Amino acid sequence: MTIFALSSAPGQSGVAVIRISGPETRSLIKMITKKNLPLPRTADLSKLYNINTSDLIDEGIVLWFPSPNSYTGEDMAELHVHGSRAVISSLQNTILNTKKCRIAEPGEFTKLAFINGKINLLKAEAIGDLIAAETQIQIDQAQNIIRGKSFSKFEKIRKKIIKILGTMEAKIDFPEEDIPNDVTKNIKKEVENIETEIKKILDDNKVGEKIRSGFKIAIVGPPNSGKSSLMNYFSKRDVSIVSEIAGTTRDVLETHLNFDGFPVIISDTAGIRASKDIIEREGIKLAFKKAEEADLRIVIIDPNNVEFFGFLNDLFDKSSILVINKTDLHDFKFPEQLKKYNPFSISVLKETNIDKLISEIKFILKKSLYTNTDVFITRERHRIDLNNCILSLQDFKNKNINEEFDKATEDLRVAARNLGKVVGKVDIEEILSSIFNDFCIGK
Ligand SMILES: Nc1nc2c(ncn2[C@@H]2O[C@H](COP(=O)(O)OP(=O)(O)OP(=O)(O)O)[C@@H](O)[C@H]2O)c(=O)[nH]1
Ligand SMILES: [Mg+2]
Repeated sequence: MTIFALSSAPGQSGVAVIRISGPETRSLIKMITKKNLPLPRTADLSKLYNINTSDLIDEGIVLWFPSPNSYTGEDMAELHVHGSRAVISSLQNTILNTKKCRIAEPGEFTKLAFINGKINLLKAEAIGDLIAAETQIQIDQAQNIIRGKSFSKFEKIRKKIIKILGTMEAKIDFPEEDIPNDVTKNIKKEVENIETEIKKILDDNKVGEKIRSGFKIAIVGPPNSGKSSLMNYFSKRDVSIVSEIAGTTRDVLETHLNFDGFPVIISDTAGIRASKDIIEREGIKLAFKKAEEADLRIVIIDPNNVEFFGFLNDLFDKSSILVINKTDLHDFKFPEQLKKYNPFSISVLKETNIDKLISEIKFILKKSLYTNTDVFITRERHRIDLNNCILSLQDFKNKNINEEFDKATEDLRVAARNLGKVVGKVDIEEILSSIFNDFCIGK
């Protein structure tokens, strides 16, 4: 099947790129250019025609990538044309009218690259992450995975398990004999080492996932303390409504920010108080939920609601920062009873001391997002497969190898299969669609 899609962003642009992949690419390009194929991988300025009317649609660059030297591994072409909506839609219509292809599904080009052995599953996922990257640290992480560091590590461990399986299966030739004690002891030791190695990878403070999806910061506190004002200050725009009426924010408002190179998702929440209003109560419930899920809580109060610190025991832990706002008020008095929480006294209105607060946030971000490991677990899927691998290794360890030989070898096979799932070596179909559906069309 031949597929095509607009691979650049939809809408008006200087240049738009349409990608075509599949066996009909060759004849399709000939039809719309009304000439022979250009030299492979050479930019060729060519006229592109409406195949039904012979009207000129545009003049653009045609790139021809014969199989197997293309992104998908199939015959591929790229058309670089002027990025107007009219040119794009006219060209797409004419490509469809050739009846040689259909529109690609989301992520289908990358899926083909994976199926045709051009890239492994980790790399395919990392390409998706690179496309979605908003900060340098996300680019670095995706590029690390694309370079294959995680793949090599997981493959090395998987091969170790397969090697142990090989040692054990040698017994099949001598079914009457037991595997000698020293050999079984060695095997168990090796399995234990593998288990430790995987556990070390899993003990990563979820850095990979935080970098990929963004570090979550929740702004929480009583009504009217300036949560929304602080949110707007961070976002440099009016994300939330600010008013002197207590209980203005009722829902959770989220914004993605590039915080000095770190990807951050900030949530502004409803002010926490005892309320009879059911909508407000729902909002407060959500506020608590956001606070719980957050990697960092900014608890903000003002001099009028110092008594709120009764709630602090629930909201406050080492990943929380206490902020006392409105220091500009003429009768402001620092609440001494809160000193033990090391609060930041600020005024959002006068922009006083916010730089210190921002420095503290950056410090916390840096501490929690930097890691020495070069193996990144960027998805829950990897974590689940690695945990399942450990469980199978543990099942294996708990067995007497000679007495339960078949079950023990099966444990090792399942362990290897779980590692294989991470890199895409087995059970492909079941994971394929869930992964590539997250992509957008044309990738
Ligand atoms: N004087 C002074 N007023 C401030 C400051 N920050 C915010 N305010 C005012 O305090 C009021 C409440 O601000 P918001 O940002 O809406 O407070 P909130 O915590 O989001 O309130 P709710 O959404 O009702 O929970 C508004 O009138 C703001 O202009 C400050 O630093 N100083
Ligand atoms: Mg608010």
